[in-house]
Amino acid sequence: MSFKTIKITIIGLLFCLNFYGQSAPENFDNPILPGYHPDPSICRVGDDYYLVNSTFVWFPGIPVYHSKDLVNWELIGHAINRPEQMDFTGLPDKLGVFAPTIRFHDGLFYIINTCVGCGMNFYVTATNPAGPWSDPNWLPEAPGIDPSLMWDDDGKCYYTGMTGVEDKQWPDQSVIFNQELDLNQKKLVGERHELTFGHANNASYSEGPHLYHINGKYLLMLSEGGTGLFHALTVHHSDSINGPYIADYINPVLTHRNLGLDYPLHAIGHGDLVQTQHGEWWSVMLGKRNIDRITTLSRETFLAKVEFEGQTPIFNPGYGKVLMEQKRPDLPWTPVKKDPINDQFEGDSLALKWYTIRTPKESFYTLKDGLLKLKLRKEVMDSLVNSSILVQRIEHHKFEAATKMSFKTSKANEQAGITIYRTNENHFTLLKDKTSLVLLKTFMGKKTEIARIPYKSKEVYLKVKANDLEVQFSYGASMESLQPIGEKQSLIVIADGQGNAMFNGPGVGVYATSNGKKSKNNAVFDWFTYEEK
Ligand code: 6LW
Repeated sequence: MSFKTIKITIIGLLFCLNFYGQSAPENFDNPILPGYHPDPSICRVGDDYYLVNSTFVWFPGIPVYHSKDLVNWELIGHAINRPEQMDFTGLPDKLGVFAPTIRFHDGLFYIINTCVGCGMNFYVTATNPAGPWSDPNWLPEAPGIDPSLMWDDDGKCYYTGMTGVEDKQWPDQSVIFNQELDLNQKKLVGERHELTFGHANNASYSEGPHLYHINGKYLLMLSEGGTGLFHALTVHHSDSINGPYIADYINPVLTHRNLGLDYPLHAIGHGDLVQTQHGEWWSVMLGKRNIDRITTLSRETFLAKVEFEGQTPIFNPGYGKVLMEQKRPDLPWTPVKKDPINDQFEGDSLALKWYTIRTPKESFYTLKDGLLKLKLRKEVMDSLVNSSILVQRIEHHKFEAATKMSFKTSKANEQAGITIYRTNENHFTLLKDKTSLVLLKTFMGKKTEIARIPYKSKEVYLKVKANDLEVQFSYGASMESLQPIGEKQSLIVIADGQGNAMFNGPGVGVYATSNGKKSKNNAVFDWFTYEEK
């Protein structure tokens, strides 16, 4: 073998070691999906894992992630990505698509979900989890929210969900039920069985149920306490799929509600179990990181080890809580293609990480020659209709986002710029108008002009720098000459529980509007950067 061949072989081996072997870490860090990733559901097909989250009125809706190791996830598509599938127009930010469940059966992927305020329970199917997904199969006879699917050994498909209780025996009482789903008739059939009100004799908001058939027993896992401080996972067992279900003595099998208000991670709940191809059990669930009891990144997706002791799932044995770092699953370390820090808007479609708010009824942007051209339309982000806004998730407490914009107008009603958006009533915008740059804070619907600086050039660089609970906006004629506009602002504006900021999460991006008047103008964005700091 020549020296050259030996050299090439060694280099090749070193590369493979580095990419596939040597750099594989011992541990992983939580959250596995940071930022706005509530209500996770997971399934495995062979050696591949798929995970979905709720997205409420963000469009496209219901992201589908793929992983080979439960730690590195790649966004591969969305279940709701055609306007004709679902209309979020007129809905507040806390409604729209709630908790989804993803399952695979007989060569077909299913996502079952509830569009609250927009048709309620439905399911979509796909042969390729990246899509295209079918149009919704609506289930008008299905009550409540949080549907899940399970196929029993006899091939029957069961729909499990939660719904309210007529004559409540205690506040916020709800019931978990199941019923057969006839996939040929595309409707629920047969008897509806009430499975449990929850383990506690005053269990509130029993929801997010999933049924599993493990070692011949039926395991029902659900959340109790509501998706906040009192959130908890409980398990219930039965020999028959329709019950009776007996609550496990260990309940709640997972909660952070007993760790106190100052614990930096709470609201742990809404979980889904998955068994790896090597037999390990893991669970995904939602949680809320907080800084000084303030959550700005909304509900994120976490991963925890599960070990069964008999029929009881023990979460992170010896700890009984979600860990921010732990030994990673025994799966091949498979890093995924990361989004570039700088989105140069190349190509003829936006990266999957970009969302608008509510269903678009017309196209309002174009991508050409590496430029994003955003149409100025009458609609404003303060309304409950789709406006010319494009955002990506804020996934870090410390991040910087920036853009280069070209925009000029002679009309006082025309504006364009950068935004941090939580809801139509809670957002920041740094906008260029006819004569100036203006920093606006809208908090619980009250709009305040924080600062206004005369600015005439067509081109402007706009930047957001977030540091835990504070954010500083800046602008300039170049990235090297940026200067602050206004004082540092509090990110309480995008935090959970502030006004109508409930189930959804925050995004950062671009926005343009002609504030109720017709316009033929556009704002052009050369690039957009988002970087964890
Ligand atoms: C979801 C329910 C919940 O449907 O919050 O955390 C609701 N749990 O299960 C909206 O995310």
